Amino acid sequence: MLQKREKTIAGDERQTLDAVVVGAGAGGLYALLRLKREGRTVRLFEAGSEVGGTWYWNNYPGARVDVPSLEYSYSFDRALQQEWVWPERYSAQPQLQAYFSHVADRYGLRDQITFETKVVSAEFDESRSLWKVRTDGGEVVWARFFIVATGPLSEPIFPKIEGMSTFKGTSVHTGRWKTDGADVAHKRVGVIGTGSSGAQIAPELAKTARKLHLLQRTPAYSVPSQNKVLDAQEIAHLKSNYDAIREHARANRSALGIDVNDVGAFEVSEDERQRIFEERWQYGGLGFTAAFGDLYLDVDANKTAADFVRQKIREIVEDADVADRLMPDTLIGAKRLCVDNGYFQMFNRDNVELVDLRENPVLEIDETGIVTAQGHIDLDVIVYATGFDAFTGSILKIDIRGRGGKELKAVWDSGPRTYLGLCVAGFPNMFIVNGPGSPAGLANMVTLAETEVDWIVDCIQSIDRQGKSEIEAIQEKQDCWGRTLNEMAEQTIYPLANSWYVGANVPGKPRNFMSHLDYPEYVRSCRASAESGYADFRVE
Ligand code: NA7
Repeated sequence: MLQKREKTIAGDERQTLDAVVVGAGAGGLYALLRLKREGRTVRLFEAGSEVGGTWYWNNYPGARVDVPSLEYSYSFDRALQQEWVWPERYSAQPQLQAYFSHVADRYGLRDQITFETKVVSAEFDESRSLWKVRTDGGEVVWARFFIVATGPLSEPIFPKIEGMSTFKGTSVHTGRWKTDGADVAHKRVGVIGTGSSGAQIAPELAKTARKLHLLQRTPAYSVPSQNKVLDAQEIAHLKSNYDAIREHARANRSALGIDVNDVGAFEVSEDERQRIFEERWQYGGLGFTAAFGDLYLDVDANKTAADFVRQKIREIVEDADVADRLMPDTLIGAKRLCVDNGYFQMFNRDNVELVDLRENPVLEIDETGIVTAQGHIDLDVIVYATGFDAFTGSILKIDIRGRGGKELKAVWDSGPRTYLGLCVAGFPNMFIVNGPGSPAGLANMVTLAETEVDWIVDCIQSIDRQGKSEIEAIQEKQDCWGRTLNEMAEQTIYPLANSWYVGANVPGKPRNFMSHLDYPEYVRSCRASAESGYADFRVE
C-alpha cells in the first residue's frame, strides 16, 4: 500500500500511514515486519533507545527468561531459527536483547522505528476512519490502524512508603534497570519483593554486595531452572527437531513444550507422587506444576505440590528459623511460579538477611535506609522488585479515545474488556498484541505475539480486499468473550490468589482475571473468526 498524501482543511500536507505500532518488543517488532512485507506504510514508536521490550528494560543482574529459549523465539522464519544460537537452556537478558536486535537488523526494521519516543494519545476520527496519534515529541501522525504492542508487564509499580523520596542512596526498579541501574558491589542493598524479579536479582546481587536484605511480604514458591549451557551436539539435535518442538508446544495450553501429565495427583501412590515431583524438580522449570493434570484445578491436589516444595525449602535452607519464614502458605502456581538459579540457597550466605514484613512491617524510608518495626536497616541501594501494573498499565498510559471520543480508560473502568484479546468495541481499527483477554502472561509470549500479529495483518489485508475501511468488535461478542474467560478461570485455582493475573497487586485496581487459559482453544477462536470473513465483527 503506498503512502497517501492528502490536503487537510487547513491546506497543509500530511502523511497517512497504514499503521502505527507502539512498542518494539516481540509483538511490535513482528507486527512491523509483517506489515512491511505486505507493502504497508508503518511507523513504530518505542520509548526505549533499542528494541527488545521487556528484555530492553529488565536488564537487571540475573534477568533470565523463565521458559526455554529455543521456544521463546520467533518461528516465522526457519532460516532464522537455524542460524541463531541460544547458548543456554534459559537465556540471560543480554542474549535476548541481542536476539531482538539481530531480528531488527536482519529484516531491516530500524528505518521505521522512532526510538526514545512515547505515544501519548491516539484518537479515532470517525469522519475519516483514521487514528490521530500524538507523541511526546509533539509529532502527530495519522494512520488507518493503531496497533498497541506495549507489553503486558511493562509498567512498573512502586509501593507507597512514607519517605521514599528522601532516600539519599540509589533507588531502582528492576523493570527500569536500563535507565536507573545500580552498582551494588560492596554495598548494603535492600531488595523489596519476592516475585520472579526478586528471586532472580537477589542471588545475583548477593554475590558482590556487602550485605543484602531481602524484604519479603509473601513467601514465594520457586523451582530451580536447572539452567545449563547447551553443547553443540544438543543444539544440533534440537534444531533438527525444531518443527516437532514447535508443534508439540502449540498443542499445549501454555504454547510451551511442557509435558503435561494428565493423571490426577491422587491417582497414584504417595511414593509415585513424590517420585514424579522429584523428577520434575530435577528437570527444572515451569513444568513442575504440570506434574499432575489437576494441580491447577483442585486445591487438595495443589497442596501435594506445595508440600513438596516446602519440604525442599526445609532441606535447602540451613537455618530452620529462616526456612520457616520462607515457607509459602498459599496455593502453588496461582501466582506465577518463580524459576530461579539458587534463590533458596542464597539464604545460606552470611551476607544475606531475610526481613519478614509480615512480622516486621516497613514503617518508612528515610535518608539512609528502611525503618521497620524492629529497627533501622542501613542501606546504600534499594531495589524495588515490586512488579508491574499488568495487562492494562502500559495501554492506559496512552490517552486512547475511540468512537464518540470515548476514553478507553473509562470503558475499562471496571476492568479490561476485549474481544479475542485483540479488539475493543467502540475502538475501530485498533488492535492489541499480547493484551488482556488473550493468553498473554500464561502462554509463550513470542509464539502468542506471532499468532496475534498474523491474525491482525491477515485481517487488515482482508478488509482491504473487501474494499472496507473499518473493523470493530461487537459489544455482545465481547461480553460473551469475557464470560468465557471467567468461566474458564473459575474452574481453576487462579482466581484464588492475589496475583497480577487478577490485578490484585495494584491497590484499587478492579479484580478481574485477565488472561485466556488455553492457547490452542484461543487459536481456534481466532481462526474461526478469520475463516468466517470476520463475521463476528462489524466490518464496514
Ligand atoms: P511480581 O510477581 O508481581 O512480584 C512483586 C513482588 O513485590 C511480590 O513479592 C510482592 O509481594 C512484592 N511487593 C509489591 N508491593 C510490595 C510492598 N508494598 N511491600 C513489600 N513487597 C511488595 O513482579 P515480578 O517483577 O517479580 O514478576 C512479574 C512477572 O515478570 C513474573 O510473574 C514473570 O512472568 C515475569 P506480594 O506477593 O504482593 O505480597
